[in-house]
Amino acid sequence: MNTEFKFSAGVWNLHTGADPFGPPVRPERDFVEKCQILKKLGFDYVQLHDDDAVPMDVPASETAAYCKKLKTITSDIGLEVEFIAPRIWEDPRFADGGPTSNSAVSRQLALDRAKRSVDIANELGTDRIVLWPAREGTYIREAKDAITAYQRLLDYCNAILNFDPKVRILGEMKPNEPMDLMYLPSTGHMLALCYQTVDPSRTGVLIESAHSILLGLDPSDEMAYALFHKKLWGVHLNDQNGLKFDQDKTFGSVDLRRAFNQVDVLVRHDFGKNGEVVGLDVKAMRTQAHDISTKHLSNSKEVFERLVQLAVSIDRQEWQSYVDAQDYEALEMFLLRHFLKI
Ligand code: XLS
Ligand code: MG
Repeated sequence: MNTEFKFSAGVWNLHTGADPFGPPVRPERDFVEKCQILKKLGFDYVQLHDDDAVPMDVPASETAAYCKKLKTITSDIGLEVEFIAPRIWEDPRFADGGPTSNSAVSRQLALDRAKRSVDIANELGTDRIVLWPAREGTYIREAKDAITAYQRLLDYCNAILNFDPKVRILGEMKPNEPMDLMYLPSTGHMLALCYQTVDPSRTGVLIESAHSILLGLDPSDEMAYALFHKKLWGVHLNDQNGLKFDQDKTFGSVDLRRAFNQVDVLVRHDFGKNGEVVGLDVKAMRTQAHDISTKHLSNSKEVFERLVQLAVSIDRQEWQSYVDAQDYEALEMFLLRHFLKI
């Protein structure tokens, strides 16, 4: 059992409240302030997109120097960089996707960005590249040939693995949004692709609770499946109220029992013992005022920590006795009584 965890969040988790239907409602914070807030809230790591770390207009010849400055800032604050995620969905040239775009120019651009991300990751002291294939799918299914798309995603992973002998890829899979349908929508899809790459030992997954829920799956089972393959190298814990847009709600805020099961599987299977970090991919509500728009992070962390205590304090022998007797009605009430102590 592991009960000691390191926490992490993205710079995007401190945000202005803009959504597809309205502009920012809070001022943007600069990078330093975001890192200082994370540190103050007890986080140990920060997560970055490639252009969060080094803006795209910084010339290649200055990338290393830019990273060195950034590393000094984060180290002085007391944070490490958990991963770099190439943002292969925002640039208009990625409108049809990156690795699976029908445009060769866009595919090349996506590869250039991945390589640049690896360089940035190396400079910032992490070997983790998170691949969220946001637009690797279709608006209409007939627009792309699916088999060609799978091959292109495999080629993309291989090119990254061949580019650097130490880098690791963590696929963060999601079934929809922004696309109608994505390729490789689930953990299982990505794991199957991992085994086809040139180095399966360097390909794994990061699982986001909301993405599993959008798939209609239980996040703890998805995590267990990746743990079974020894490929759960990151999590993005949050919550989600049903099958709608990706809500990034505070961890446990919709379904505490579902959150407990995620914590329980991580605790029981030593997540964190090999440097894995508990990421909280949560967003503040748009209604939240600027000066109190960090509570979604502290609340998610508190919920996680309290659920760890519930996982530690639960009577495992009693639990097992109901399993042995196949008395699941009794098991259910035993669990509910335990949760009601929160
Ligand atoms: C979006 C993803 C995104 C990634 C990082 O749904 O969760 O936030 O985690 O780009
Ligand atoms: Mg995420």
